[in-house]
Amino acid sequence: MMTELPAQTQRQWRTQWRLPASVQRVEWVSDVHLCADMPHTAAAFTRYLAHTRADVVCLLGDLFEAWVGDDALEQRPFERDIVHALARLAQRAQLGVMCGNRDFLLGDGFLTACGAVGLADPCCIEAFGDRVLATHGDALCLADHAYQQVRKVVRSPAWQAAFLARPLPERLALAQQLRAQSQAEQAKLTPQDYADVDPTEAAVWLRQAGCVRLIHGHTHRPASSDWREVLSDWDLEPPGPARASVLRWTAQGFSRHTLDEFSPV
Ligand SMILES: [Mn+2]
Repeated sequence: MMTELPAQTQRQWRTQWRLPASVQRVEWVSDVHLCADMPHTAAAFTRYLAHTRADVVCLLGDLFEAWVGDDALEQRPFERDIVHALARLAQRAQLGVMCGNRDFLLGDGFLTACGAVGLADPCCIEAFGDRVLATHGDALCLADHAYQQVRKVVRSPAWQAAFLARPLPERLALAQQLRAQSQAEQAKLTPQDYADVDPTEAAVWLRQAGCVRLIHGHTHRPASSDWREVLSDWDLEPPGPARASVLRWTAQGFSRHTLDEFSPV
Protein backbone atom coordinates (compact mmCIF):
# COMPACT_ATOMS: atom_id res chain seq x y z
CA MET A 1 0.00 0.00 0.00
CA MET A 2 1.26 3.47 -0.83
CA THR A 3 1.76 5.64 2.20
CA GLU A 4 1.00 9.30 1.76
CA LEU A 5 4.10 11.43 1.37
CA PRO A 6 4.58 14.51 3.50
CA ALA A 7 3.67 17.76 1.78
CA GLN A 8 7.35 18.64 1.53
CA THR A 9 8.04 16.06 -1.12
CA GLN A 10 4.91 16.78 -3.15
CA ARG A 11 6.73 19.64 -4.70
CA GLN A 12 5.04 21.53 -7.45
CA TRP A 13 7.40 24.41 -7.79
CA ARG A 14 7.16 26.51 -10.90
CA THR A 15 8.96 25.53 -14.08
CA GLN A 16 8.13 28.86 -15.77
CA TRP A 17 8.33 32.31 -14.24
CA ARG A 18 7.23 35.25 -16.33
CA LEU A 19 8.28 38.41 -14.54
CA PRO A 20 6.05 41.49 -14.76
CA ALA A 21 7.00 44.29 -17.18
CA SER A 22 7.68 46.59 -14.21
CA VAL A 23 10.77 44.55 -13.26
CA GLN A 24 14.01 46.40 -14.02
CA ARG A 25 16.65 44.46 -12.16
CA VAL A 26 16.98 40.75 -11.53
CA GLU A 27 19.85 39.41 -9.42
CA TRP A 28 21.18 35.87 -9.22
CA VAL A 29 23.10 34.28 -6.39
CA SER A 30 23.98 30.66 -5.68
CA ASP A 31 26.27 28.48 -3.60
CA VAL A 32 26.44 30.71 -0.53
CA HIS A 33 26.74 27.47 1.49
CA LEU A 34 25.48 29.16 4.64
CA CYS A 35 26.29 27.45 7.92
CA ALA A 36 26.78 28.64 11.48
CA ASP A 37 30.53 28.12 11.39
CA MET A 38 30.98 30.56 8.47
CA PRO A 39 29.80 33.76 10.19
CA HIS A 40 31.51 36.23 7.81
CA THR A 41 29.80 34.68 4.82
CA ALA A 42 26.42 34.76 6.59
CA ALA A 43 26.93 38.40 7.59
CA ALA A 44 27.86 39.38 4.02
CA PHE A 45 24.80 37.59 2.66
CA THR A 46 22.36 39.26 5.06
CA ARG A 47 24.03 42.61 4.28
CA TYR A 48 23.47 41.92 0.58
CA LEU A 49 19.80 41.10 1.23
CA ALA A 50 19.34 44.31 3.21
CA HIS A 51 20.95 46.56 0.59
CA THR A 52 20.15 45.15 -2.82
CA ARG A 53 17.90 47.26 -5.01
CA ALA A 54 16.87 44.36 -7.22
CA ASP A 55 13.16 43.85 -7.96
CA VAL A 56 13.71 40.10 -8.17
CA VAL A 57 16.35 37.96 -6.45
CA CYS A 58 16.81 34.37 -7.65
CA LEU A 59 18.72 32.02 -5.36
CA LEU A 60 19.85 29.12 -7.53
CA GLY A 61 20.66 26.45 -4.98
CA ASP A 62 23.03 25.58 -2.17
CA LEU A 63 22.03 28.66 -0.22
CA PHE A 64 22.58 26.40 2.79
CA GLU A 65 25.44 23.99 3.31
CA ALA A 66 22.86 21.49 4.53
CA TRP A 67 19.12 21.36 5.08
CA VAL A 68 17.60 18.46 6.96
CA GLY A 69 13.94 19.50 6.82
CA ASP A 70 11.87 22.64 7.33
CA ASP A 71 11.04 21.60 10.90
CA ALA A 72 14.68 22.40 11.82
CA LEU A 73 13.70 26.09 11.67
CA GLU A 74 11.97 25.80 15.03
CA GLN A 75 15.14 24.80 16.83
CA ARG A 76 17.94 26.39 14.86
CA PRO A 77 18.53 30.12 15.48
CA PHE A 78 21.08 30.43 12.65
CA GLU A 79 18.68 29.20 9.98
CA ARG A 80 15.84 31.21 11.53
CA ASP A 81 17.85 34.45 11.31
CA ILE A 82 18.56 33.82 7.63
CA VAL A 83 14.88 33.17 6.98
CA HIS A 84 13.99 36.45 8.71
CA ALA A 85 16.47 38.31 6.49
CA LEU A 86 14.96 36.65 3.41
CA ALA A 87 11.45 37.50 4.58
CA ARG A 88 12.42 41.17 4.99
CA LEU A 89 13.73 41.23 1.42
CA ALA A 90 10.56 39.52 0.20
CA GLN A 91 8.55 42.51 1.46
CA ARG A 92 10.14 44.77 -1.15
CA ALA A 93 11.28 42.35 -3.87
CA GLN A 94 10.23 39.02 -5.33
CA LEU A 95 12.31 36.13 -4.15
CA GLY A 96 12.74 32.89 -6.09
CA VAL A 97 14.40 29.89 -4.45
CA MET A 98 15.72 26.75 -6.15
CA CYS A 99 17.19 23.76 -4.32
CA GLY A 100 20.79 22.71 -4.78
CA ASN A 101 22.52 19.41 -4.15
CA ARG A 102 23.07 20.28 -0.48
CA ASP A 103 19.79 21.95 0.44
CA PHE A 104 17.57 19.77 -1.75
CA LEU A 105 15.19 19.26 1.19
CA LEU A 106 14.09 22.89 1.27
CA GLY A 107 10.32 22.62 1.23
CA ASP A 108 7.07 24.53 1.24
CA GLY A 109 7.47 25.34 4.94
CA PHE A 110 10.68 27.20 4.15
CA LEU A 111 9.10 29.01 1.19
CA THR A 112 6.15 30.13 3.31
CA ALA A 113 8.41 31.28 6.15
CA CYS A 114 10.40 33.56 3.85
CA GLY A 115 7.67 34.50 1.35
CA ALA A 116 9.55 33.00 -1.58
CA VAL A 117 8.47 31.44 -4.86
CA GLY A 118 9.72 27.86 -5.35
CA LEU A 119 11.64 27.38 -8.58
CA ALA A 120 11.81 23.88 -10.05
CA ASP A 121 15.14 22.78 -11.50
CA PRO A 122 15.29 23.75 -14.32
CA CYS A 123 13.04 26.81 -14.49
CA CYS A 124 12.53 29.06 -17.49
CA ILE A 125 12.51 32.71 -16.43
CA GLU A 126 11.21 35.46 -18.71
CA ALA A 127 12.00 39.15 -18.46
CA PHE A 128 13.06 42.03 -20.71
CA GLY A 129 11.58 40.25 -23.72
CA ASP A 130 14.07 37.43 -23.23
CA ARG A 131 13.97 33.99 -21.59
CA VAL A 132 16.74 32.18 -19.77
CA LEU A 133 16.93 28.68 -18.34
CA ALA A 134 17.95 28.57 -14.68
CA THR A 135 19.36 25.44 -13.03
CA HIS A 136 21.54 24.70 -10.03
CA GLY A 137 23.83 22.74 -12.35
CA ASP A 138 24.43 19.44 -10.58
CA ALA A 139 21.95 17.53 -12.76
CA LEU A 140 24.05 18.43 -15.80
CA CYS A 141 27.39 17.27 -14.40
CA LEU A 142 27.02 13.92 -16.14
CA ALA A 143 30.68 12.92 -15.95
CA ASP A 144 30.32 12.49 -12.19
CA HIS A 145 28.64 9.09 -12.43
CA ALA A 146 28.88 8.32 -8.71
CA TYR A 147 27.15 11.58 -7.82
CA GLN A 148 24.39 11.06 -10.40
CA GLN A 149 23.61 7.69 -8.79
CA VAL A 150 23.40 9.30 -5.34
CA ARG A 151 21.26 12.10 -6.75
CA LYS A 152 18.75 9.66 -8.17
CA VAL A 153 18.33 8.07 -4.73
CA VAL A 154 18.14 11.19 -2.56
CA ARG A 155 15.79 13.00 -4.94
CA SER A 156 13.26 10.17 -4.91
CA PRO A 157 10.08 10.89 -2.92
CA ALA A 158 10.44 7.56 -1.11
CA TRP A 159 13.97 8.30 0.18
CA GLN A 160 12.98 11.82 1.18
CA ALA A 161 9.87 10.67 3.05
CA ALA A 162 11.89 8.05 4.94
CA PHE A 163 14.62 10.55 5.80
CA LEU A 164 12.20 13.24 6.96
CA ALA A 165 10.42 10.70 9.16
CA ARG A 166 13.57 10.27 11.25
CA PRO A 167 13.98 12.36 14.42
CA LEU A 168 15.58 15.76 13.87
CA PRO A 169 18.71 15.12 15.99
CA GLU A 170 19.37 11.98 13.94
CA ARG A 171 19.02 13.91 10.67
CA LEU A 172 21.35 16.65 11.92
CA ALA A 173 23.96 14.11 12.98
CA LEU A 174 23.77 12.40 9.60
CA ALA A 175 24.15 15.69 7.74
CA GLN A 176 27.20 16.51 9.84
CA GLN A 177 28.73 13.15 9.03
CA LEU A 178 28.07 13.53 5.30
CA ARG A 179 29.59 17.00 5.33
CA ALA A 180 32.78 15.77 6.99
CA GLN A 181 33.01 12.99 4.41
CA SER A 182 32.53 15.31 1.46
CA GLN A 183 35.08 17.80 2.85
CA ALA A 184 37.63 15.00 3.19
CA GLU A 185 36.98 13.91 -0.39
CA GLN A 186 37.10 17.47 -1.73
CA ALA A 187 40.45 18.07 -0.04
CA LYS A 188 41.93 15.41 -2.32
CA LEU A 189 40.75 17.15 -5.49
CA THR A 190 42.10 20.07 -7.47
CA PRO A 191 39.61 22.37 -9.22
CA GLN A 192 40.36 20.68 -12.56
CA ASP A 193 39.02 17.43 -11.12
CA TYR A 194 35.55 18.85 -10.52
CA ALA A 195 32.90 17.86 -13.00
CA ASP A 196 31.48 20.59 -15.22
CA VAL A 197 28.12 20.96 -16.90
CA ASP A 198 27.93 18.68 -19.95
CA PRO A 199 27.63 21.06 -22.93
CA THR A 200 25.77 18.59 -25.14
CA GLU A 201 23.13 17.88 -22.51
CA ALA A 202 22.89 21.59 -21.70
CA ALA A 203 22.19 22.27 -25.39
CA VAL A 204 19.37 19.72 -25.28
CA TRP A 205 17.84 21.38 -22.21
CA LEU A 206 18.10 24.81 -23.82
CA ARG A 207 16.52 23.64 -27.06
CA GLN A 208 13.64 21.96 -25.23
CA ALA A 209 12.99 25.09 -23.17
CA GLY A 210 13.28 27.43 -26.16
CA CYS A 211 16.08 29.35 -24.47
CA VAL A 212 19.54 30.31 -25.68
CA ARG A 213 21.13 31.00 -22.29
CA LEU A 214 21.66 28.89 -19.18
CA ILE A 215 22.24 30.42 -15.74
CA HIS A 216 23.79 28.01 -13.27
CA GLY A 217 25.95 27.66 -10.19
CA HIS A 218 27.30 24.54 -8.50
CA THR A 219 30.67 24.33 -10.28
CA HIS A 220 32.15 27.32 -8.40
CA ARG A 221 33.81 28.46 -11.61
CA PRO A 222 32.20 31.80 -12.47
CA ALA A 223 32.34 32.57 -16.20
CA SER A 224 30.32 34.08 -19.03
CA SER A 225 30.03 32.68 -22.53
CA ASP A 226 27.57 32.95 -25.40
CA TRP A 227 25.43 30.14 -23.96
CA ARG A 228 25.81 30.42 -20.21
CA GLU A 229 26.42 32.54 -17.13
CA VAL A 230 28.05 30.59 -14.31
CA LEU A 231 27.59 31.97 -10.81
CA SER A 232 30.29 32.32 -8.17
CA ASP A 233 30.18 30.56 -4.82
CA TRP A 234 30.56 32.63 -1.66
CA ASP A 235 33.29 32.26 0.94
CA LEU A 236 34.25 35.29 2.98
CA GLU A 237 35.94 33.55 5.87
CA PRO A 238 39.41 34.78 6.79
CA PRO A 239 42.16 34.50 5.80
CA GLY A 240 40.58 34.48 2.34
CA PRO A 241 40.82 35.20 -0.52
CA ALA A 242 37.18 36.30 -0.38
CA ARG A 243 34.88 34.90 -3.04
CA ALA A 244 31.41 36.26 -3.73
CA SER A 245 29.62 37.96 -6.55
CA VAL A 246 26.16 38.79 -7.77
CA LEU A 247 25.02 38.40 -11.38
CA ARG A 248 22.65 41.14 -12.48
CA TRP A 249 20.19 40.97 -15.38
CA THR A 250 18.63 44.13 -16.78
CA ALA A 251 17.25 45.22 -20.16
CA GLN A 252 20.90 45.94 -21.05
CA GLY A 253 22.01 42.36 -20.40
CA PHE A 254 24.16 40.69 -17.75
CA SER A 255 26.79 42.15 -15.46
CA ARG A 256 28.70 40.94 -12.41
CA HIS A 257 28.99 42.85 -9.17
CA THR A 258 31.17 42.51 -6.10
CA LEU A 259 29.76 42.93 -2.62
CA ASP A 260 31.29 46.40 -2.10
CA GLU A 261 28.32 47.72 -3.99
CA PHE A 262 25.94 46.46 -1.33
CA SER A 263 27.68 47.86 1.75
CA PRO A 264 25.80 50.44 3.76
CA VAL A 265 26.72 54.04 2.86
MN1 LIG B 1 26.05 22.68 -5.55
